[in-house]
Formats: sequence, structure tokens, C-alpha cells
Amino acid sequence: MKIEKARTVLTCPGRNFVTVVIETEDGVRGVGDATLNGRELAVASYLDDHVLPLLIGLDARSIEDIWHSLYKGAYWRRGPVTMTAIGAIDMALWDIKGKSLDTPVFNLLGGRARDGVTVYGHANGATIDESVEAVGRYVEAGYKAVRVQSGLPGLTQPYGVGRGDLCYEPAEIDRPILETFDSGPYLRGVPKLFEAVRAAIGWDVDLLHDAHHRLNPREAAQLGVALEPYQLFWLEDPVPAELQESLRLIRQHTVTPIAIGEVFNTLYDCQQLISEQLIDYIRMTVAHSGGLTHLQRIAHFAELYHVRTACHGPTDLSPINLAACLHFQTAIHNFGIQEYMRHPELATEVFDVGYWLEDGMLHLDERPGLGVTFNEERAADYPYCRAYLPVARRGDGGVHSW
Ligand code: EZ4
Ligand code: CO
Repeated sequence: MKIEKARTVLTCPGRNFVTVVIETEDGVRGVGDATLNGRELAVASYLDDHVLPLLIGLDARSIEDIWHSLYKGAYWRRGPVTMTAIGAIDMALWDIKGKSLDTPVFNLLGGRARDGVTVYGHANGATIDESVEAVGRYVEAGYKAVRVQSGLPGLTQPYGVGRGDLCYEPAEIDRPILETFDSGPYLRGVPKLFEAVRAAIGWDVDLLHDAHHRLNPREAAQLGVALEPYQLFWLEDPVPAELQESLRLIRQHTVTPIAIGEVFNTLYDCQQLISEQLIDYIRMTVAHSGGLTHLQRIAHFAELYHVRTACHGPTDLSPINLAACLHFQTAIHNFGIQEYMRHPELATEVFDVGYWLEDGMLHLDERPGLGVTFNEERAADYPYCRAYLPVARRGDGGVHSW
């Protein structure tokens, strides 16, 4: 099953996606998601200029060998660009393996371990009242878990709240927009938000919140303690986690569950967090973590330490990545939850998906491979357009983590 062709396809059906397409000499086609929001062309070049030419003539069935040849063979290891490129190739090779064996990828990863993949939806509003209403709409729609972000008194530009008709995931054309953040109003407001949500909807729904890397360890511990009465499913990214041992301080003070890892890309980024049981959920996603081959290894390691998987699933990754996450989390034993923001219709015209939402879970049927049909002709209708994530500064003008 020699690889005959490999290419990247850039498209912007609402937002930018980079797709790897690999074809074998016997006509099997696999697809993988290589999207790194705001830095898309770096991954496309890494693939087109340096990596894809090396694949031609290799046996598409040798996934493990190809993975190590790409990881070790570059000499330069790790990092989001490298690992996203490897991740997309790996995904496409699993897609090919599934299609050639006429079976869904989850069957190759150990088989079905659950009926469906429980997801959390994204409720948000400009005020606490609006956010409470938004949570109610998700509950009515059957979601079992809801992430809540909100505008708060004194916090004019909160993370995770849509502007106008836009969904909240920003991608600004031309220049990044500037947001401001100060921890005082945030730390005072978030417990009030969850007090109001619990009072309105009760205790039957799991609630989540994303602090988006904005606090220091002491502030994060303070917030974790203040949120304990509302029993969150998790507090996400309380601190920027390059310094893994900083989580010890948070852990010593609070039992609010912690989820971290959407910006990580190898096991080495979370080895200490997992082995010291400093987190409860690992947020790494297939595309950004070297693909199914490496993320499966991370999940098996995490299982030893009671840490569960919870793949990052924003709309700035393509539906191919979400499909790969669903196959992975259908099969993995230590599954936690899956993030879900429905892709806009334009994106699902280009990427025709096989998964569906029912009873707060995403479901997969028996279609082979990853179950996504990539429509390259439609993709060509939406050319790439440079775009950026926002940046953040504090009230005094100093740079802060976005
Ligand atoms: O900020 O996907 O949990 N979800 C998130 C996302 C990330 C974006 C970055 O591209 O934190 O909203
Ligand atoms: Co997040």
C-alpha cells in the first residue's frame, strides 16, 4: 500500500483550515487536520516543503514507523508546528487504514468502549442574567454539561463571550484585536456567576469554566476555593502551565477539578502534571498532539494516574479533528468529556461529517475510517485569508496571557 500522493489544501469556509490529503497507489484516500489557528501557513510549509515529499513510496500501513521517522528524523523535536504536521499525517494514515480494512477507526484503537461521547456546550452572555438564560437553552437542548463564560461587573472584554452575531471564537483579519484583563473583577465575578447558574438550573447539569491561562497560582487557588460550593465539573487552564510544578500550589488548596493541556503537544508537556496527579483532565487534542498514535500513548499513561481525556474541540479546528477525537474517545477507557461547538454550515459543506448529536452525546456509526468526506472542489471556493487570535493587555497596558 505505497503512498503515491500527499498534499495540503488550504480553505477558509468561515475560518481557515489546513487539510492533509494522502493517496495510496491502490486509490485509498485519507485526510487529516493540520490547522494551527493564526499560524496556519507555518504548518502548511512544514508539510509541503519538508515532510510530505518524504512520504512518497512509504507503506501507508506502517503508522508507528512513519510516526517515529517523522518525530526523530527531523532532529528538531516537539513544538506546535512540528506536532500538528505529524498529527495530520498520522490522522490521514489511520483514515486510510480504516478505509482499506472497511472498519471505523475506533475499531482499530481497541473497539467501542461506550455508546457515545458526552460533550459540553458553550453558554455565554454579556451579563450574568444573559449567561444564565444561555445555559437554560443548552439544558433544554439535552446537553448534560455546559461551559459558562460571562461578562462580569468591571470586566468589559471577557474571554469566551461572542460579539454581536459572531460566535465567540475570534479570528481577526489583518491584525489581532486587543482585549484587556484584570484579575480583581474576574475573581469577584466568577463565583457570583456560578451561584446564579446553580440557583436557576439546579444540580443535574455539569458546569465548566475556562480561566484561559489568566491567573497566577495563588489567584487560581483562591478561585478554586470560591467555586467549591457550586461543584464544577472543572476549572480549565487556571494558570499558564509551562511551569508544571506551579499546579502543586493550586492542588494543595482546592478540590475543584482542574483541566489543562489544549496548548500542549507532546507527553513531555504534561508528564509531571499527570504523574503527580496535579490535574484531573488532559485537554490535548488529536491534531495538535502528534495524532492518534501519540495521544493514545498519553491517554494510556494518564489512565495510570486517574487522569481522564477531554479533547479540545473548538471550531478553529476542522471537523476532521473532531471526528478523530470522537473515534479516540469512543475507544479509550479513561474518557472524561469532549468539547463541542457546532461548526457553521459553511464548514460542514466542505467537510461532510458522519457524527451526530443526540442526548448530549456525539455518536459515530460504522462508516469506515474517520467518516469525514472532504469536498476539495467546495474547499477551493473559499481561499485562505490571514487571521489572528486576539492578544491581551492589563489595564495599565502591560502584556497579559490571552
Ligand atoms: O481559546 O481554540 O477551551 N477552549 C478554548 C478555545 C481556544 C481557541 C484558541 O484557538 O480555550 O476557545
Ligand atoms: Co480552553
